[in-house]
Amino acid sequence: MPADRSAPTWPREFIWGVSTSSYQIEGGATDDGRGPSIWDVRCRLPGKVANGDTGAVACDHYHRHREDIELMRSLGVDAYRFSVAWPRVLPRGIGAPNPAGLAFYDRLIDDLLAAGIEPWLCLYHWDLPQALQDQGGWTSRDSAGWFADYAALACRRYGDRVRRWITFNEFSVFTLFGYAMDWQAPGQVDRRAHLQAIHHVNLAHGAAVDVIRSLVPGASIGAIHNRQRVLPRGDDDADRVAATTLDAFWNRTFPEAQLEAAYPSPVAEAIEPFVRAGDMARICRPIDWFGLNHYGPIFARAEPSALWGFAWADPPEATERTPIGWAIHPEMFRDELVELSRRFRLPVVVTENGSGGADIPAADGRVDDARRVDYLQAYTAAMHEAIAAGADVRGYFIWSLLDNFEWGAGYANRFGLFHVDFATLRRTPKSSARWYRELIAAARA
Ligand code: GCO
Repeated sequence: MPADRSAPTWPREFIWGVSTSSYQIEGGATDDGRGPSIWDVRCRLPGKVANGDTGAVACDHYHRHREDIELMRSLGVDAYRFSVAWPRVLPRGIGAPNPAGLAFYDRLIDDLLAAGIEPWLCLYHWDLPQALQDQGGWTSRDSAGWFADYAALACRRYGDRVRRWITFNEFSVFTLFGYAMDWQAPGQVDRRAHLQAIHHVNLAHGAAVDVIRSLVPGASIGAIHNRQRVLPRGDDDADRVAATTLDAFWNRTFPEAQLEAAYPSPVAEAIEPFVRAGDMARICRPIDWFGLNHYGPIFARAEPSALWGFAWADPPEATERTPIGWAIHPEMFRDELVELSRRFRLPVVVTENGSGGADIPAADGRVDDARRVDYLQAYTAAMHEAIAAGADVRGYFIWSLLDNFEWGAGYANRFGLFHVDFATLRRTPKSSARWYRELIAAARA
């Protein structure tokens, strides 16, 4: 029977959700005893974040989480992926917990459950406590133990209500951008620091998986990897080598260490001095599903002066792009889902997909983000094709519920289904929010 493309049928148990992260939406950066994170510090450094923006207030979700749960409810989502701000619950990263910070996530989790929305809790979305950065951060081998202790605190506190646990969000992005490119915190560009951070983050992941497994009976544990095809910008060998190197750091280093107990070349050779006997077994711990963040292909060019000999490149002129210039390629998303599902033999959950734009409201206040709707339509159709081709995809989370603090781009790049007026903090549904609500309703019908 030919598939009806306008109203595809989805697996009955398929999970529809939205994603956010703590530093990007919470604000309340100094409220109720929260400690500073490496992002609070980076935002104060001149020139690191567009427009001098900071996450001090962000969407003020810390004080408005109930309103935001209502927005989720209006979409009809099954699930919400959020992250816990480590410095909110442990202001110094280790040592004494902060009761008020812990209580915030109690309220959030309880209110989500009361609304019929399943909490998917991510332990790390890049806001490392600054107090730990002052002790070396991820370059210190002690970081694996710090993270395991933090994971244990969260499990003991929330494990009675949260079944879905995620160790880290996008391992390769924050290590590459934070230690090889100065695009993100801590902006410590150094080969040795980058390699140490990679290996210690992997050890922290493995340790946290064991902690969650032992403290939360029945936990469903995942890790979130960004993966997208890396293409050489030019048609020469130098750019092809650059693309292969970026691909190793971007797509392979973390999943292969965690699921196959091996680093890919050329990372393997470089990281060797930091790997001790038994480490790969500590890193490669059984998990339950693969979290995939995917937007579109990325491009590399040779750059001999760069730390690893590659630099980021813009997509070629002819490439179809989102309003913020990211390449659009739904077929590559479909292929990624199919390949991933075969390669690691784990169920896949798409934990981020979405499109950035300026999203300027019209005179009547409406935000018609037609290009985001086109993007999401094309990408969900591609996901449907992947499932039809045998990919084991269990869920899909749009990035993001709200416009938010988009790291180095500040508040200029918007990804939300809901527009946020950062002067008044008013939320307004965009056309894409209506589109998603209809898609979810049709998928359930
Ligand atoms: C990411 C991020 C988000 C970004 C989003 C858009 O995981 O890269 O998790 O924090 O905001 O990807 O750039």
